Amino acid sequence: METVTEYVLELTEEEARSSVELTVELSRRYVSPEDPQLLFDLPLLAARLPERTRRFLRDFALGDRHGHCVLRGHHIDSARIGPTPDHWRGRSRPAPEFPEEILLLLYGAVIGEPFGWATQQDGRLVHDVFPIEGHDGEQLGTGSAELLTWHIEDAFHPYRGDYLMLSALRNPDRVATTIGELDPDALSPEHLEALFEPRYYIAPDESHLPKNNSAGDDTAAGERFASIERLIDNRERVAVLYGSRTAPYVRLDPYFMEIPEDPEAGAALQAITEVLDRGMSEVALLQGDVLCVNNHLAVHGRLPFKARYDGTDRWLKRVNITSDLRKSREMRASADSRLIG
Ligand SMILES: O=C(O)CCC(=O)C(=O)O
Ligand SMILES: [Fe+2]
Repeated sequence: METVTEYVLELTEEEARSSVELTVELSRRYVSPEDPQLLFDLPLLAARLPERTRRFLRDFALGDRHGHCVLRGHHIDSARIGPTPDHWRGRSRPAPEFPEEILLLLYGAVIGEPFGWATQQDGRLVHDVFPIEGHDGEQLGTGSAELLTWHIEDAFHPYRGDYLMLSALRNPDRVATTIGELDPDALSPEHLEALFEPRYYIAPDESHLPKNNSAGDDTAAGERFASIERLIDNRERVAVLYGSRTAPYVRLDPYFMEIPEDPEAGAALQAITEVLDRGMSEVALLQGDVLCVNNHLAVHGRLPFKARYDGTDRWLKRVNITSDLRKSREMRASADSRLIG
């Protein structure tokens, strides 16, 4: 693994203070991250964020020059947010870390529209990423002991996010997120050609399965998971690369992909996997860091670590962002619903 130069914005004391004042104020005015009024108001409220952070995020999002960026130096009040929970299920809301959830939604609104999955963490819009006992060996954000292999977030899904944001509420052992960006020049023209063709199958990851959500077997839940099941049954083949031939976008989650029987496509998949493997770097988020990943340009994962399960574990918040909510309308219950599935 190598360390790369990051695209980082360090908040000034004044910017950090005004951001937390804003989000604490808003946390008293709204009910939860899913509050429809909050979601409607987001872009209006985001105008009160420091201008430098908004400019930095828009430059990152529109420029397509960086696969990821970090906004560093947010104030996190460890006493206010309390210990790292042992599960996301069954917590009373709004949670004490509602201001930190609002910050991610505001940042999301600067570059697009935050959205969630009906099939993930019971349809919550802002996800928790902390180790859960029993998930240790799983390929999940809530796993720990195993390497979370690098992936494009929700690569299997046609309506996956354009960006993913992770904010670190705490990370005492400096457990690293892994990030990789493709150097297309490292691939042969034949491999590039094959990867641009719809010759690959990507299965949904475990986080979308009923067993990792509540109420996995009532009727409403059955309907929620039906759209995911249809994707599994249809087994539509997709391209791994798309967009520009010289600076391609990536759609890849090798852990959930089969090696195609077609040897040419299989060799190309192996080649791109090796190229990305070689170029992975580590980003250990510090408390108060917000990492933004361009989900077309960069793959990400997480190194293995030993969970503590004592309230002091690594705790991140995560939100998915789309540039175009409308394209997923067929899979959302109403025009203003933020949940796909
Ligand atoms: O824990 C991390 O650093 C990243 C986990 C991850 O892949 C995710 O939350 O999507
Ligand atoms: Fe991920």
